[in-house]
Amino acid sequence: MNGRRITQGLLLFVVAAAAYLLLHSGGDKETAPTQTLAVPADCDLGQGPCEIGDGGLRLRVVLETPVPVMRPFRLAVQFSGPGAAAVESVRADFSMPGMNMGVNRYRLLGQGEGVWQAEVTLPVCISGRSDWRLTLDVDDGQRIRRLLFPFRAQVE
Ligand SMILES: [Cu+2]
Repeated sequence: MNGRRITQGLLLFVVAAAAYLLLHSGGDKETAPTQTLAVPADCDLGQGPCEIGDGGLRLRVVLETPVPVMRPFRLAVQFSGPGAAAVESVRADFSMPGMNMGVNRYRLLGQGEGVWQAEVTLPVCISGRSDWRLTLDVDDGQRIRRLLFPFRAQVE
């Protein structure tokens, strides 16, 4: 009777320990909360650079204009402000609303001085559309700032 109670207590402890480990391990980076930042309506990467800031971190996003298709071009992000040095990773995902354009994901590389960049090649759209959307995820280890930029690429 007593031995059984001890076994039950031990089992309870093991379950609790496993639950604790499950909650507190597994990489904090995976669970960094995503916060979508508002991008000004007049921001159009197809026309020129966009500048956005949320106090701690400012960024300036630049694409080649007009944005080419079927040819590599540079995506550059310049960070400034107190949070610039804390940026750990920057990812870009190009998509077309409501249409599968394949996987167009890029990991930007830090160039120093707060500059991150990637070489991007967009596929041509078989429907003749040019309305792309860039989703930019900026991870500083504490949270992921997500920014959505609708823009037009060059037609043809
Ligand atoms: Cu398309």
